[in-house]
Amino acid sequence: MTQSLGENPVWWKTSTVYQIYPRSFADTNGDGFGDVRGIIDRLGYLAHLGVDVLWLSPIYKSPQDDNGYDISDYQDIDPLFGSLADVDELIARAKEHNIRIVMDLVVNHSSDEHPWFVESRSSKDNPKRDWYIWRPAREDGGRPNNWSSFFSGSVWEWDEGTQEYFLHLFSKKQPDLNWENPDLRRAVYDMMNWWLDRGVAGFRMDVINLISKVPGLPDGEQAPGDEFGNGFPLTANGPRLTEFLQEMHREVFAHRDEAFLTVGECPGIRAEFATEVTNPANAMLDMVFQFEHVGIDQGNGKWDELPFDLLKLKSSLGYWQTQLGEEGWNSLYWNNHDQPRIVSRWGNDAEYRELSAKLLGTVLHFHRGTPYVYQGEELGMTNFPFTSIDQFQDLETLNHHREVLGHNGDVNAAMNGFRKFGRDNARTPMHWDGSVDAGFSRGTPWLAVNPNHQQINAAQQVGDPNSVFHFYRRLIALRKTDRVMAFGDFTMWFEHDPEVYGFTRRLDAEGLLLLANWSNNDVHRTFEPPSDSAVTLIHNYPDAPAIAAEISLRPWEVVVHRW
Ligand code: TEU
Ligand code: CA
Repeated sequence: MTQSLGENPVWWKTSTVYQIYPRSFADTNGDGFGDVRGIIDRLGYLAHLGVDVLWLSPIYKSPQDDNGYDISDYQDIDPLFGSLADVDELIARAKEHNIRIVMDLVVNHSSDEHPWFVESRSSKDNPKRDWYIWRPAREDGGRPNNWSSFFSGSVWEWDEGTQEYFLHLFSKKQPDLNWENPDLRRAVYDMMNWWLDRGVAGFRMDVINLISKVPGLPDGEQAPGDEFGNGFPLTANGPRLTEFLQEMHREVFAHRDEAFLTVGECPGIRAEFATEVTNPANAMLDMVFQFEHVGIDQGNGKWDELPFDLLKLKSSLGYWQTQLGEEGWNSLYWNNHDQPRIVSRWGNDAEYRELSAKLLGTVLHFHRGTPYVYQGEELGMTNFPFTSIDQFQDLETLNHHREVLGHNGDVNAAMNGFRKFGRDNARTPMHWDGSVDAGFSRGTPWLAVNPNHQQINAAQQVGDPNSVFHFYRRLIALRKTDRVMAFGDFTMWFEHDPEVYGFTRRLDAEGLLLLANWSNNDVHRTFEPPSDSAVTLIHNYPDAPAIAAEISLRPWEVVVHRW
């Protein structure tokens, strides 16, 4: 296991998690899709980077309607990715590198091709009917309520066979599981225990804060002229959520000796509730993925771009740092398979791509919490240069495009949103080298490879000590050995400064000060140095600025002082 600090109460507080989107990571059989064997073949690279945990996006049996987030067998592997034997080998080989495997748990919904749903929809009196959420049409024949789906349209799909609607917050091939049913919950816990017994080290839990819906499923607020109402407040952080999370903890984790990693993806969770959920005394989750910071550049919905505002970012992340403080624990992320690539989104992916990628990584990793690195982030991979809707494959994008067309909406504005925020930006194949298709596959990749892979790839960076890769490698290594980085408190500095991101971390008499120039300009600042015995710990220019009460920072320069 990872060599951790003395006072480290649990291994994942000094660990870095690497998220793999298997479909786009490495293809070993030439079908154009990444696979488990590709991950096994790249364990050396991941061990060299120094990551401690691999979180795999779903590789279970699935019709792939939502790229695997629609599961038809929780205890078998889709042939697209390989077999259970491959996963057993991955777990064993990863352990040889002191790397743990965390699976993606998608239990707010299953696939409509899961045998549970096939049985449930077969008849109204099937024993599994109540494992999903069925409702009759309203008196007037309308849908049971006015909620809109995350993937456009209504959340209700009519079933001709039994003459009722079923609920799906996401696609109609992702029917919501009914967590009010104790037999369903039991089946989920049994499946989770089966995976832990197989050697996985925990779970990332997909939209886990949506599993408790407000009883009666009442209509949501509906603005005049809108086709649907907003059901989100009636499905997020619902009345029995803490009860279900504590029951899951009791049934799956509490009786085991070792510590596992549980991170709940919680759209719409507020910091106050996250403090309760991640407080170990409450026996629910170790950490959550919150969405406040990744919402600061989105106006009226996901596709409506607002200019980046550093003050908003500092206010959001700073609040989560102080609110969760000593009681809770933060996850730290910029990227994942749903978010655009951060160096394009909030860095400078042209003139200052490498410097801004290193600054973004440093600012994030020196916060208090467990950092998550998304595949390719360690290389400074960028968004894809989309020019046509035909290049997108994500159903979230394509459904919205169809909806805009259907309402004679502004397709050009929508295209800007897809280019900026489309999930396909994060899902283009990993850049292993500068060869055709970036060494990802010897076949035709399922999604086009970014043309800039000849300038941005692992082979070139692993050999370059000044690369983004090696900068991330240093950040990951520091977390394992620097007690202030891992356990220090957090105090924001320069709160109202539109260009400088700065903060201190302190633990006993030790501390660190991070100063980052989040802009394309030179900046000059004066401040009271927190210590007169500080040394430079890490910086992203060849020469570090002197440690003094006056400091000049070049574009995208970041420096960390340590005492
Ligand atoms: O994402 C849930 C979720 O909140 C996302 O739909 C997010 O709101 C949106 O993608 C932001 O653009 C999880 C998975 O991460 C996502 O890949 C799945 O599509 C979704 O749940 C359904 O399982
Ligand atoms: Ca393959």
